Amino acid sequence: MSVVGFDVGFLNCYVAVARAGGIETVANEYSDRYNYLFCIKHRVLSLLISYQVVTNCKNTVQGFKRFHGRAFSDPYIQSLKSSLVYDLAQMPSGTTGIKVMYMEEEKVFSIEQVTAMLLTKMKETAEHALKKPVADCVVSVPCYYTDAERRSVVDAAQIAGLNCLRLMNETTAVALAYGIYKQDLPAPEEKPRIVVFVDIGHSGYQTSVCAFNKGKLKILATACDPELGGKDFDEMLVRHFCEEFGKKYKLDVKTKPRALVRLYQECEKLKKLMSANSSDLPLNIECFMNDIDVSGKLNRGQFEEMCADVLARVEAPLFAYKLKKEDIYAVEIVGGASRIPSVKERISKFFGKELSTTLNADEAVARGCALQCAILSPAFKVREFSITDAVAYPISLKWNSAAEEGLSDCEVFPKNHAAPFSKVLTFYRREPFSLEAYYNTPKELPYPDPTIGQFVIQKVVPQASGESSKVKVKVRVNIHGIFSVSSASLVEVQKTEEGEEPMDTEQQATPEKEEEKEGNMQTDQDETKAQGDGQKETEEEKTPPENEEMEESKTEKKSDQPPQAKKPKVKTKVLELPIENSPQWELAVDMLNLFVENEGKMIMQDKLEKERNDAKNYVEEYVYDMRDKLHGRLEKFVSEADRDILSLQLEDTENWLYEDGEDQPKQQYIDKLAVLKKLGQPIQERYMESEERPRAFDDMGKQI
Ligand code: ATP
Ligand code: K
Ligand code: MG
Repeated sequence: MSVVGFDVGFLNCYVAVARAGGIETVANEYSDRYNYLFCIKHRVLSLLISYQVVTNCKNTVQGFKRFHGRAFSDPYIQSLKSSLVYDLAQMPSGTTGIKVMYMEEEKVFSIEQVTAMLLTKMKETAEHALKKPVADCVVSVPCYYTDAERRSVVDAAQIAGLNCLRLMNETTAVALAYGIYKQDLPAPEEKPRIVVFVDIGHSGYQTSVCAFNKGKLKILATACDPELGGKDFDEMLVRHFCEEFGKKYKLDVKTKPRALVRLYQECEKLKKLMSANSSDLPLNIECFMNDIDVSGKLNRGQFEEMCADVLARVEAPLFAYKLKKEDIYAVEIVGGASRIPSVKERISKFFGKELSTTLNADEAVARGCALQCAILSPAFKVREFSITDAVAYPISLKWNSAAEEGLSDCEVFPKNHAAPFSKVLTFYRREPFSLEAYYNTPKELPYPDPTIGQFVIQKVVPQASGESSKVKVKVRVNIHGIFSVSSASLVEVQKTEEGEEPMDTEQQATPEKEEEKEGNMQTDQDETKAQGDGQKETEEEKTPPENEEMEESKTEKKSDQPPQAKKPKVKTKVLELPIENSPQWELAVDMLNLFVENEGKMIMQDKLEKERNDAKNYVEEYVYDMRDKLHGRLEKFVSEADRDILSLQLEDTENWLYEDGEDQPKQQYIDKLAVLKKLGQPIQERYMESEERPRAFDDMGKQI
C-alpha cells in the first residue's frame, strides 16, 4: 500500500508521499523541482536544463495538460498548434496525439500515453523515496476539468500502472492540506468557517469557497478562468520584446522556434525577478539570432501596464460569489503566479482582506493529494476527515419521451451540487431507451462539446399485463468527478394470492405513482456519508442499488394511510438491466490495453537505455579517474612505457566518446572499459598491495 499524491501541473509537477513522520514532498533525481518539460527521444525522461530544451525542442513536450479529452479538430487544439514547438497529430479515434521521434522512429503518442509517461516518471520518483513499489495514489486535476478530460487522466494513470483512488480537484486538495491540521475548527453543529482558496498556476486560475467544521470540509462553490495563469504574463513580455528586438535589431523572432523558446525562458525569469524587485531589470540573451546579442530592460510599473488586460481578468470569476467580507475567515492563496504582487493586490482588494499564505504555494496541491490518499488507504492511520466536493458545471439528461412525443430533459446535477453523489430516476417504459447526458451551460464550458455521453438502458420489457414497466436508473457523479449511469433496474410486478404475505417483501404497488412525471428524481442518496473512508465507498458501489431500501421508506410513509388491507397483495421482483455506456471520447478498451502493454515495453526500454547510459558513464569516469591518478598516486607503480600506452588509450577513448562512441550499444562500452582495465588493473593492484602491506603489519602489531 502506497500513499502518494501527484500534482500534475501544466509546468511544474510535484510528488508527495506519506512516511512515518507525515507528508513530505520528494525531489526527483535531477533537481529539487519538477518541470513538465521532458524529452521523449530515448524516453529517459529527464528534467532538462534550458539548453537541452532549446536544442531538442521538437522532442521536448510540455504544456499538454489541456489536450486531454479533446478532439484533434477542437478549436482550442487547432489554435495552439502553430505556437507549439512539437507537432500534434490526430489519433485514429479523433482525439489528440503528439508526434515525436522515439528510438529514431517517428511516433504518434496519444495524450493519455504522454501523460502516462510523465506519471511513470513521477511514480519512479515516489518509489525511489519510499523504497517500495507504488500503485495507489491520488492525482490532481483542475476543478474546471470536464468529464472527458477527467476520464482521459484516469486512463493515463492506468497506463502508467497506477491505481488512482481519486482524481482530486486542485483547490480541494489545497483545502484539505489547509484544514486537516487545524485544531480549532467549529463543531459540526456550529456555523462553518468559510475560507476562499485561490490557486493561480501557469495555465489556469481556480478559486473555491470552502466550509470547514471539525472533521470535514465542503466545497460550496467554485469559480475559475481556465485560461488565466503565469503563461499570460510571459506572453505579454514575449510580445513586448519581440516588438522591441524587431525595431532595435531588425529581427523577426517569431520565425525562429529556438530563439522564441529562449525568449520565453528569459521572460519567465524576468517576470519572477520582478515579483521581488520594482526597479529596472535587464534582459540579455547572447547569440540570440543571426549571431546577434540582444538586450533590453523593464520595470514592474511598465510590466503591470502592459499586463493590464490580463490583470483585469483576475477579478472576473470572483463576481460569481455572493460573499460578504465578514463571512470570510481567510483567503488562502497558492500557485506560482500568486507571487505576482499585482495579482495578490487585486484579489486582496476584491475580498477586502489581507491574503493568507500559510501553505507552501508550490507543494500544497501534492500534499493535499497525499493526505487524501492516506485517508482513503486502510493501511494508514490519519485523522477522520470527510471531503465533499462540488460539481463544476450543471449536468442534464435528455431522452425521447414515451408519453409526450419528443424530447424531455431534466437537470440532474446543478452547478455546485455536492459530489460524489448518486440519484435515482424513474421511467415507465416498454422497450430499451437511451439517455443523453450533457452540460447544459455550454457557454460556461472551457470546452466546445457539451456532450457527456450516451447511455442505453437495455433489455427493458413490458409487464406481463402489457403495461409499461417501472425502470429505475441510478445516475452518479463519482469520486473522480465523472458522471455515469451506474445502474438500472426493472420492477416486475407479480400478483400473489390475496391475503398471502409476500415472501420477499419488496413493497406495495402504488398505482398513483404511474402518474408520476417521467425522469422524476425520487430519492437522493447521499454518498457523502461514505466519504473519508474509501473502503466504504468502494463497497457501496459493489452492492446492488439501494432502490429497495429507498422504496421501503416510501412504503412506510404510505402505511400511515389506513385502508391498506383493501389493496391486493402484490409481490415485485427487481431485475438488473444492462447499460451500454458510451461516454464522449472514451478510450476503447482494446486501445487502453494496447497502451498499457506499450508503456510496459517502453519502461523496459527505459531500463535498457539507463543501463546503456550507465555503461557509457563508467567508461567516461574511468578515463578521467585514471588520467588523474596516472600522474598522481599511481605514478610510482607504472613504468614510463606502460604509462604512455595507457595514456594514449585513455585519450583515444575520450575522443571516441565524443564522436563515434556517443551513441553505441551497451556492450561497446563494456568492451571499451575492459580494454582499459586490462592495462590499468595491474597498476592499481600494485598500488593497493603497497597500501595494504604496512596496514597488515599494524594489525599484527595490535594482535600481539
Ligand atoms: P497549472 O496549475 O496551471 O497546471 P502549474 O501548477 O504548473 O500550472 P505553478 O507551478 O503553480 O503552475 O506556477 C507556475 C507559474 O508561476 C509560472 O508561470 C511561473 O513563472 C510563475 N511563478 C513562479 N514563481 C514566480 C514568481 N516569484 N513571480 C512570478 N511568477 C512566478
Ligand atoms: K504545480
Ligand atoms: Mg497547479
